[in-house]
Amino acid sequence: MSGLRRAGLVLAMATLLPAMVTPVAAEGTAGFELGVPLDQLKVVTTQVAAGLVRPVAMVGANDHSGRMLIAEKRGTVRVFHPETGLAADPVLDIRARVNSVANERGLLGIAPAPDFARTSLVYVAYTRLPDGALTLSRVPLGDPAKEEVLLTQDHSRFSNHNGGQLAFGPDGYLYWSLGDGGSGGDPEANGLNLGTLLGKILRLDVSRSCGELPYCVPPNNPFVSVAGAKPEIWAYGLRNPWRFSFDTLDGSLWLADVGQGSFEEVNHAKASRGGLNYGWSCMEGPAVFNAARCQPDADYTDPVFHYQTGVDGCAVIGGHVYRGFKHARLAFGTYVTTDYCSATAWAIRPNRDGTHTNAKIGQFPAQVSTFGMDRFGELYAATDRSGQLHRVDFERV
Ligand SMILES: [Ca+2]
Repeated sequence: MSGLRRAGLVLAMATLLPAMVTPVAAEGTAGFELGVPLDQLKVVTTQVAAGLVRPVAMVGANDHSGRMLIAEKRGTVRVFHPETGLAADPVLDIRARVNSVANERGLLGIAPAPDFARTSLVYVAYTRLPDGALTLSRVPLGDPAKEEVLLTQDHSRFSNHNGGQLAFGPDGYLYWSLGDGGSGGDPEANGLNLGTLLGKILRLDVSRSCGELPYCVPPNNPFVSVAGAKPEIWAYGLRNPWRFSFDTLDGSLWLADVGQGSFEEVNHAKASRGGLNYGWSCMEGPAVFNAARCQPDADYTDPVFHYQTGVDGCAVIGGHVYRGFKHARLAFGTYVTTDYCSATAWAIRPNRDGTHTNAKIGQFPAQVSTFGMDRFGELYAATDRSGQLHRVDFERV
């Protein structure tokens, strides 16, 4: 699994750091900690490319090319390389299959297959033509005729809240986020309904097929033996989980869920912790949203960070835990996130007692739509309508 290999590389590199940096023994979710106190940390960005067309998702190719794959909402994938820049021509074009008319519809997620270096296969999540159904497929770069659709979910009633993040976890399974079906206030009560894939994160074994399914349900998925529940579900109670990521060192899941009108939230689950209920639409952030939806015996997982919608921003854009080498002394183990409207840069770090510390560490460019991490753990940010790509660095203040 590439994530584990990468984590091993980071560990090996971290042990080469000067003696003044003292790794702390692994404990809890915090892994081991480097990095200055958050009030001394500042994020800085440098524009490295322009000309993207509404970029929405970004990931390092897991081969030895050093390329980043950048998905554009219209249904194209572009390549950026730090030495040669942004290639003009797409390496994948599935515009003929993608419904991208509404603001939140389009190609939404991309994840290179574990054997990408040999196969050029990527997994993509998009809203299909004509009905907007949420679609997961795999396709080799450059050969859209070989696309194989794995799973679809009807989402025809409303065009918003499609989720769309794809990422392989430390267990080698593919995780996919789906929004709650759209409109506002979750009118169909999908978030807490285990009988639908809407408002969920799924976990799939895409390395093989099972009977008529072109994938398998991992046997230890949390709801496989619950009557009426979709066995693909890994986590539930979500509204529009636009971006999530796995910490490449400790395997934990960082999940940002876009709020209704009061709170934007970031959640953090320990590695392999399935079945968590993130609360929507009983809860929005730390507060009750719709008491009629609340279940007396439910165990809601609270966010580790929240801020006020309409005050501090409008839509959280989930980021990554920094595990790179370049800024390890400053930022190792720090989760970095932002908001589409305010562009505030927030840093969050888990403490060993299970609490989390957060701080504002500067500003990102306007309208960041997604972050991406290259093979070495270095971060990039892409901006929506201005179509820019920025490298993310850190400074000490
Ligand atoms: Ca929640």
